[in-house]
Amino acid sequence: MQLPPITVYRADSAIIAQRGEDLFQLRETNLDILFRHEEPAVWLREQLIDAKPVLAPSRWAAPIASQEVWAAGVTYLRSRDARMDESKEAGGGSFYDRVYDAARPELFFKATPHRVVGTCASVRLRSDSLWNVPEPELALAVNSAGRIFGYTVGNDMSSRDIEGENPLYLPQAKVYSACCGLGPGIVVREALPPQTEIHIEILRQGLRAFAGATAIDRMKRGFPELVSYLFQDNEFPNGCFLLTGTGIVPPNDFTLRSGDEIRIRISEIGTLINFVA
Ligand code: DO4
Ligand code: MG
Repeated sequence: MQLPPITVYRADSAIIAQRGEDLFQLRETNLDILFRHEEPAVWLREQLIDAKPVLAPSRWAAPIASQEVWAAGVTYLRSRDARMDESKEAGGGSFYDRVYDAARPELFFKATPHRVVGTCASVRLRSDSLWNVPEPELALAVNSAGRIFGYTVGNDMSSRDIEGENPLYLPQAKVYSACCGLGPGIVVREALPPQTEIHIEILRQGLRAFAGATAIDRMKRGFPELVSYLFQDNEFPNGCFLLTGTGIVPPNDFTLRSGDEIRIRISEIGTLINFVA
């Protein structure tokens, strides 16, 4: 029998859990404990026994404490094709083709907590880039034992021109201040249905500038496979987040502009809204 999901949010100095329609403030104030626990879902249910009901705050913070954020790449065909396209002049195309078919996935370091923003907060564009996109991705919440216990919405902001110029520039294309959105909360639940959809809409001055959708069953790799490569010879004492790659890339003539609003919705999980600073 599947237990009903519980969503964990972070407000300024509190952890708030949602069960059904109701919100409760937990006694614990640091999210690390959830990621350190062997059975996060059990810990959460125990915490809810004496948690007090609360009203929603005006803003949710990103649901992260000390976790590193890692990301998988080229897990969808659309991502492989877009990278081959953007790097063809630099001769980088075959890297992406090869990693898509290889046994070892592409995994890269994405962000420390201070580079992550929550919902309704602003992500940034690099000032030395002219071609920037959001990457709407399902993010896995993984405990210190390598168990996937929850899911949230991720935005892997990327500078396509920097990455396309040379694959060795990937860390600069991906890691900078406010380069990652996560939220609104972590949905602690059993595995997601394979038809789970990821939708993105980018609004510019109130009008739709781009929209796209995919489903997680279009991914080339499984989540346990990605996590097992990430945890191979690698310890995460406070657990981590793993973004699972994008299956939606806007056409090549699209770039984000300051003032744009990015809305990423994942069925069963929620909607992450980021503004472009
Ligand atoms: O290979 C570069 C990054 C890939 C990525 O971020 C993705 O596929 O989502
Ligand atoms: Mg990505």
